Amino acid sequence: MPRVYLGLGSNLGDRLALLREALGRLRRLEGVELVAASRLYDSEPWESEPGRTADEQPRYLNCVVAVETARRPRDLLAALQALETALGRTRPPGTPEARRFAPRTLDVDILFYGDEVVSAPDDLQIPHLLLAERAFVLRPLAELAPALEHPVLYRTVRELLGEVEDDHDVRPGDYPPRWFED
Ligand code: PH2
Ligand code: MG
Ligand code: MG
Repeated sequence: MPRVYLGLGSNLGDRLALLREALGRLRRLEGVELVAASRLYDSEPWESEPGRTADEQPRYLNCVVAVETARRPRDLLAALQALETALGRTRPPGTPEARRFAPRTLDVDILFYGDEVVSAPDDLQIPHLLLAERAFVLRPLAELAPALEHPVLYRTVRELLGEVEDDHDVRPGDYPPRWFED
């Protein structure tokens, strides 16, 4: 079964409770086995143009989880979107750009799906198009899979983290390492 890495983020509501609930629900998803979860990182909102709306929205709590799944990417994506909605995610009207950076109770992104490359215009993109630019993704990912090689960039996660130019503040939160277990 392919190993899949998911990036989770929350910046609205009780972020810790939402991420814990998300992990609980991921575990119970049909055809999905939770393999590992990173620590939680408290991170400054990442913007495509630095500083653009950084002060307008709250900080995120982010983590990365590894799962194994028999579900194909599109089917998995649909299940993850249903999970986002179940945990209170609303999708505001507006431009794609405004929507992409709107605050959210829960965001679950597929970062890697094995070494598969999926490219559907304006839709599903695997690996996630921005992962190599985001410290809030690379830092937790490097905990779980430093030697994982990006199937398009041919760089390992460790290398990507060493090279990333992202000076947004990303700090390990003060939570127990096994924050996701009761
Ligand atoms: N997600 C975004 C946009 N910006 N910034 C941080 N720190 N963490 C996120 O998860 C995040 C973001 C869009 O999904
Ligand atoms: Mg996202
Ligand atoms: Mg998303």
